[in-house]
Amino acid sequence: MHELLAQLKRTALAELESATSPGELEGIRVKTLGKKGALTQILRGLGQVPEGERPAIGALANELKSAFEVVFARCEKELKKHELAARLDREWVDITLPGRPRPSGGVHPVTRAFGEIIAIFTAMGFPPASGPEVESDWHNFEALNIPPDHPAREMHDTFYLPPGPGGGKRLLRTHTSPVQIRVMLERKPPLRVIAPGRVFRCDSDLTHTPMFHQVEGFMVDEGVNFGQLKGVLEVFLTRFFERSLPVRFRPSFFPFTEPSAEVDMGCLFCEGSGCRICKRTGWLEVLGCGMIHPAVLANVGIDRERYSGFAFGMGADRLAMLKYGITDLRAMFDNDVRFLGRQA
Ligand code: 2NL
Repeated sequence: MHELLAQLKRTALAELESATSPGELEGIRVKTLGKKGALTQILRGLGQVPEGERPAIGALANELKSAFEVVFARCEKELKKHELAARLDREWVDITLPGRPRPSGGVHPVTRAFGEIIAIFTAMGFPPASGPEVESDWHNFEALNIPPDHPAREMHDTFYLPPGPGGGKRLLRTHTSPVQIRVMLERKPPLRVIAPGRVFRCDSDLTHTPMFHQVEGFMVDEGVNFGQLKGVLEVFLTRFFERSLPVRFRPSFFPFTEPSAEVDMGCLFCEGSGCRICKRTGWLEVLGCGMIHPAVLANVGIDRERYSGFAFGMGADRLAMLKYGITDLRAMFDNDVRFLGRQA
């Protein structure tokens, strides 16, 4: 048994010396001194040893343990030191390198355009109004002189929703006109507001997204005329694009205005000589407008004999793209933070 203990001591200490990690050291400790370890195995035979020799063997076992612990502690300290040095080497950082700037965001072009459009019209006496995005068929269509069988409904590619609690037909508004209908129902002339907001049409391709942004506006009072409408829109366009621009009004048709017009401005990119953006026409179509149809005034209870009004509508996404020189509509809705960082 003396010999067995001496041999265990030799091999265990040698193993400790050649271990290469703290984990390996721990393995040797368990294997040697653990409950099921080599020392326990040897001492299990103590019953066979004459009683007189037992104290000497006990002393030898204790001596093995303390020698083991001393070597263990030294080796562990050494290995941990090496491990730390290796880690510091691996995770070394050059703190003299310049920092990487975090991607910087900014205000989305549509939000900027909204803000500028609202500021310009507010200064001209047209403050913003808002209303629900989920609308009734009446507010979105019927009040605007668009009956159920009207072909203009097809132009609007409407998203219809399940009926509401009252059973009425519900839809996502296809324009912000219903906001203005609500203003006309709730207030009395003279009236002047704009209605900026999201609108929805079931249409998606290179130049259309199912959600886009619109700003409509209107004015109702005694003696409102088309000349005033032209003046307001010309001033708006020069202020928004921050330069004087040629503007022209072309006859058009909307069910809710009569007469109706589409508004073109001289192309910002070629100044009229013809380019890809204006499809070689020298003009960009930017607005629709007209005198509010008397049937619309009657629908909201405004005396059509006493009052008249004008109204207009524009796509804010398109205006933002023209102003900030964005050529790809999809970039507007990709949510790439780098898009918000670009300064236009
Ligand atoms: C366009 C054309 C337009 C209107 C919108 C309107 C609203 C009421 C009554 C009458 Cl409550 N008209 N809005 C009028 C003419 C044109 O928008 O091109 N929008 C993007």
